[in-house]
Amino acid sequence: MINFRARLFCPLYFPVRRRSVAHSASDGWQRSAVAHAAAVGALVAVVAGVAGIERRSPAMPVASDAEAWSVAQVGEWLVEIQLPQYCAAFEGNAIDGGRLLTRLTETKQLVSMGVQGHDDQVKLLAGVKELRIACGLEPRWRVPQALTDNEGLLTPAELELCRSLCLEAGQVHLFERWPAPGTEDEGKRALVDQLVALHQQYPGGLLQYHRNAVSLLADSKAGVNSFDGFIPAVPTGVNLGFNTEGFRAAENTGVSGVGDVGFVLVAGGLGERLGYGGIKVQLPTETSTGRCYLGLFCEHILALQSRARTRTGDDGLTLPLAIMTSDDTHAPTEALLERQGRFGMAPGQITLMKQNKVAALANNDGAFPLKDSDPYELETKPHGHGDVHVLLQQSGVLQQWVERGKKWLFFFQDTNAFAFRTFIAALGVSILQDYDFNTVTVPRQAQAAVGAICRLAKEDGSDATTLCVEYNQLDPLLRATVDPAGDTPDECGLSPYPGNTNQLVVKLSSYATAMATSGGTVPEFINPKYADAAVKDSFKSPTRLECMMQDFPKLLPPSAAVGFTTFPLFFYSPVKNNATDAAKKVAKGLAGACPATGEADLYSFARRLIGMETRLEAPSLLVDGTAQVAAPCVCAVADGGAVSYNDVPVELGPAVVLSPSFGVTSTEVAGKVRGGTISARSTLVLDGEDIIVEDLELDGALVVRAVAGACVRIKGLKVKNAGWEFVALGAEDDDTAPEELKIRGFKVLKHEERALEFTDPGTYEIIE
Ligand code: UGB
Repeated sequence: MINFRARLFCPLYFPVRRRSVAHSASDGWQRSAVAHAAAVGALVAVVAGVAGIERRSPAMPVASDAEAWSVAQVGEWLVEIQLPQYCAAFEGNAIDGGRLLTRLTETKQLVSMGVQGHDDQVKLLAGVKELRIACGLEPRWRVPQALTDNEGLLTPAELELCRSLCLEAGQVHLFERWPAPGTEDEGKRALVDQLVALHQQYPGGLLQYHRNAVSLLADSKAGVNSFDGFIPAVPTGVNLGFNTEGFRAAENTGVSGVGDVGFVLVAGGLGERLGYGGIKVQLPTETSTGRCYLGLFCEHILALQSRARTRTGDDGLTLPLAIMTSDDTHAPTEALLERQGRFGMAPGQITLMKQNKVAALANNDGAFPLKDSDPYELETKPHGHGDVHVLLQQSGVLQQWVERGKKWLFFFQDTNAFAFRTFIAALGVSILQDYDFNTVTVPRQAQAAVGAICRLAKEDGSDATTLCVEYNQLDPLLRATVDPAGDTPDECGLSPYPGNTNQLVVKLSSYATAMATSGGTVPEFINPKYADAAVKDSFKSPTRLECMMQDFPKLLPPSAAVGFTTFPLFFYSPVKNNATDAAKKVAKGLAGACPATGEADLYSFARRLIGMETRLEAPSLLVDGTAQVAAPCVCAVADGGAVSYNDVPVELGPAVVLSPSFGVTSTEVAGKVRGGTISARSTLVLDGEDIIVEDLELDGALVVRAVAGACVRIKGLKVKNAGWEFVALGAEDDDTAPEELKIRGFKVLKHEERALEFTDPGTYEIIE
């Protein structure tokens, strides 16, 4: 297990534990306090030694020894805080450490020493205060009177926690506005209960959480490279092109292993970038059928299960799904499953595991913000998708799956509708390559909010490992090592490092062994969204310490086989951003990753699967050496062209929707739609395991649904009707359109369709 600079304390000039003073105990956490703190902070940053000081001569005095400093050392300190002009005066007055910390704590004392300038006085006083704190002569913060007045409401242990949160972590603002006992006591109690719960849930308690946070925030602000000492290189992995022999071989191998898989969906995230009020898994993947993400995932698992049962002859074979939720998503996810009859999954087939939340962090000092809506409730956030490992262990799911003889785990995220379109081939590669840990990757655009898979090793080549370097860590790492330009595109216009989709195929035996030794705790990191990326002194919204599931290789032995499987970019279209941010990204040539692009990409992928996107690559679909579909539908999308919704340009038509049961592999789908033409305005929905469509001429909407056991053959069908139309939302929709549509900017008007429903098993032929 290799230790990266995840949660370390770096001894700066004044080798004390790093704490900032910007957050003065007496001012509480309001706007005015923030402005004042910022001014002092700037000065103190100079005084407390900015990151660069580390590179000074090792002879420089240590803050915690300041009491013992000589006059000369005080002089060195003055130089360091850029007040050399007072060295002579200090020397003349024989100001050593002892005198500095006891006699120069007030303005008038400085004036008598000739320090007339206000800024210099403030800088010196703040500097002396920092040294007194470093020497333990005074607490950084104080306990507010309001807490002391209300101590009768708390148990001794609770009081101790609240006091230490003030004195050691500067959370004075949580208590200082408390009214006298007897008023709002219920609220005070609720806040203390919440603090105690958070304290108990985090290893080392809330003070450790604050210490870790302040240290990582300082690193992030300073752009510290969290992979210090490691050199990144482009890793080697398996590259699968669509429609290639390699792809089909991987899929065929994967199919053989499907029965041994346990599926793990992480769905505890709030989706702040998306700005959607509901849970992301209930979002429709597309508006033609309205199938939501969780429904899609469950249908894929059931389709895989039915194939595995057929292949193994074991009708009891069940593919389990564990879903990680959080306080924000747990109840709505439960309700969605209830409402939808678990999307056909058997009772007990799905396990929900709820992750704990951690305190949000409002600024670089690690202040815990209170909710705007409630002064007695802390803002909290899920601790990152990395919690899934600890939860699989603590919930007993891991042990259960080991006992049921499962061999593989597949981890995936909540809004990538393509997760199961790469899964089988990736599993095949894991089996063929005997990977312990295999990440599904796609070509990565530089600066995209997608982690990068890197081969990291020490200068001498030791400690080599393949890891995901997260998108906010890559630039500092590259700048500090191999490329001063940082995260920039290569001659092909892409990042040289494969992009992490966070779909992970993991060998269960290796996973269980590593879990037994590590408990599954992956190192933490922090990813603040800065209001101003240049100065990094305030956040767009509060952040939190988090951990990432893709960091699991850090818990594996160096001998573990860690690899990745790269798919073409069209195998990946997450939905993460609101339309405004998406439009900006598209304007910069980056993927929009918003609901509209997610829907358009799903239709485009389905067209590709049935051999319709030939205009792009023009390879005809070869299955077992014979051309399946020879560019029959070029005319289909000739003039589809992009339309902008919420300023995001997308190409929606023709809208082709394939249910998971229609085909779980590209090989299975290939050849199910042969010949024919489909106009750009058309919609084709194919929902059922055994449907073959030949020479279809479609100009409008056609929906074919067939239950299991219904074998449907459609030949020479000519369908022309008003169809379904995608229409931009207008002012008239402002009050009526649901959020699911508003965030994509269009709705579908179902004017007319031809629907063929086969609700009983049997053989059906429709020949026109
Ligand atoms: N999630 C949780 O379940 N709990 C949490 O506390 C947080 C998240 P985000 P992120 O898809 O391209 C990841 O926020 O973390 C779930 C990879 O790290 O959507 O910024 C949440 O519900 C990155 O390398 O993404 O970035 C969702 O299902 C890249 O792969 C999932 O975790 C990026 O995703 C991801 O959460 C991506």
